Amino acid sequence: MEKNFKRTLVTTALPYANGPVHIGHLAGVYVPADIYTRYLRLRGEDVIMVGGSDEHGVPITIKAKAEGVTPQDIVDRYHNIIKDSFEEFGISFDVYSRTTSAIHKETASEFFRRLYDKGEFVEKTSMQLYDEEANQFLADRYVTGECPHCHNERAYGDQCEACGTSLNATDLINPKSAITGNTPVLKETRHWYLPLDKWENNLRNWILEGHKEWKTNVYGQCKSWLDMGLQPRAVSRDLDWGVQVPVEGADGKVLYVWFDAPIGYISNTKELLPDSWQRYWKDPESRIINFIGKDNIVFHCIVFPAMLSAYGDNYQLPDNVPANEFLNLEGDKISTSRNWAVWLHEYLRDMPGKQDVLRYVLTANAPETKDNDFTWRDFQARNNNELVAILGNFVNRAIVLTHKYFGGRVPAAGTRQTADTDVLKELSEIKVSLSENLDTFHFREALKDAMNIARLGNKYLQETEPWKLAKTDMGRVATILNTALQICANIAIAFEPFLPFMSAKLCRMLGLENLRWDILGTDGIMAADVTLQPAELLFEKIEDETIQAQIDRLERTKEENKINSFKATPQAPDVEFDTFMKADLRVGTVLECKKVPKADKLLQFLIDDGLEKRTIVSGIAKYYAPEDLVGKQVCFIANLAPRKLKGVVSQGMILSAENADGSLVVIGPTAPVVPGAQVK
Ligand code: B3M
Ligand code: ZN
Repeated sequence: MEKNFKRTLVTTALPYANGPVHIGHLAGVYVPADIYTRYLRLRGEDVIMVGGSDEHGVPITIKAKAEGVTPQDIVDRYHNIIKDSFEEFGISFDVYSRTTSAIHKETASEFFRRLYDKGEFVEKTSMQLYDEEANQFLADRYVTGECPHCHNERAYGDQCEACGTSLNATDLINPKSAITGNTPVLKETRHWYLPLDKWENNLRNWILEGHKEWKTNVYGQCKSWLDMGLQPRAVSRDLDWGVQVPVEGADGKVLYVWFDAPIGYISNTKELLPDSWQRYWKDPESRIINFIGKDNIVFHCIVFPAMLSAYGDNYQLPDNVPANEFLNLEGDKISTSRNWAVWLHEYLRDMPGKQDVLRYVLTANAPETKDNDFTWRDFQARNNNELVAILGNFVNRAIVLTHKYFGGRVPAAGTRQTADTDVLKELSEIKVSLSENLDTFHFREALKDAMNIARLGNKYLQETEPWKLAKTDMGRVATILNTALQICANIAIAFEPFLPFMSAKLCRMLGLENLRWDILGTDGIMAADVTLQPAELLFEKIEDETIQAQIDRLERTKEENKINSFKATPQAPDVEFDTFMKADLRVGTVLECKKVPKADKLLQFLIDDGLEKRTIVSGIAKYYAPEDLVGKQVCFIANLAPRKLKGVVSQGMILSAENADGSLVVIGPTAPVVPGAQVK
């Protein structure tokens, strides 16, 4: 750790309370923050972890409108779901609050007012999009339209999700109101802007010179923002949901959600420590660490630091912002609107008691340096091959053997031999690497280190084979099992930040209390003669059916999405009735149907058309087994000029409808009709 500090404030991005939280949130922000905080607590550091729900912003009001409820109803619902999920997953917040709390509104309002009074804002009048039917300005997500950069037609007024560019609503080509669908007009309005350009030099020095140790993805993003040059940013919006702008004549205006949200970190700290919160924010010997996802980097490294600098009063800037990249799910970007996610509350329902398994898999696959993928097969493999086969297996063997040979009492160690001292030496080396990785936010590597303790234990038992010595040398067995139990106790400590539920269970079995980092890596944790509890399994195998059920659920979502995203093609130009009547449409009965050789798309039909038997070739072989169509009635165009397809002359065309996924469904009558019946 590069600077001497007395205390640490860990903040976690405030999730929007417009939906539940999913594995991407957990992997990107909350599990890493929790690992870090728990680690510092074990080291006896003065540390607090604060968080809360982000309850303002346009998406919440849009959702409320869509459901016909108030924004408050929406945030009440999701705040509680989110808070419960975090609790269930053992995310050990010291406070988890919300930005609709009185203390937050007061704090954010005061913050704005001070900047306003100090003359830190620029006031500007500009033309903004306005919906005349809804009588409302269209901030941010209230407008959609074509992205001027990548021409995605569903870009939002604040951002294009296809190319990631942040936008102004007035940049959109062909904008439409998300409320009425109308084309908005331009109308004049007044807003307050934070002149980021004024802080550019300070920020440049602070980050590019002062924080070269930041993660490369974070440093790189900051550098490219700074190199592009900073512009003033509007910090207010014309909306009726949010913190009122505390200035006379600002009716109908609220603070921009990204202005008030980071102030939430301050309000949360105040709520937790009404008397001493300032120590965590203003003492240069305190450190602030912001855990966030990559889409929030600019707000935490540029905008909020500029706000804090403008406020003055000794507010400290973050010491580190270990932002993660994104976690994908089964190869696709996680998406709330497409329901492409593993929701935490659903996981808890489907996999009760398996919080640590998910924490483990998300850390092992954490998107620390690049986007990463979560797959259910990997989840199963890591559980079965690592947690069960390595970690659970070792602990179980050590405890079961102690029960078998010593009635469950920890045997005192005799003189240690090389095998034992070697293992203890490796243990202390692992501790060094583990601590270093945790200090530098390399949690994937840190987890590997912790897992190496269990690997070490297995190898040790495999090599010393105490079960073979039980008849001849119980003294040696005692030493080996003492060592093995010390390794178990090391596991309880080393894994506490990662797998707190497993660690607690293991502590109960070992009779351990008050875990401390300073005793990690030693053989003095388990006292002789302590009685162990019976061995319980720490992890259980996850069967294929359980995993298949999750994969099937995602497959269904994919199908539903295809149907939901289907957009019918525009209608073709009108045709005259007489023209239409020229097409002779009929129903026929399929007498025979077979594949056309060397043509994987084509089926050859023999159709009873009421007059004779005719051959028709149709490109539906991918969607039907030929025998399933025999005896069915189909509609066809009878007077289409004959055409040769792969050597077969087709006398007409069978009608099919094309589904969202491109598959074809043959059209026929809903009740039997005589072959040759005309379709009119
Ligand atoms: N609510 C955005 C997000 O969830 C935002 C974070 C605020 S952190 C101060 O990605
Ligand atoms: Zn775009």
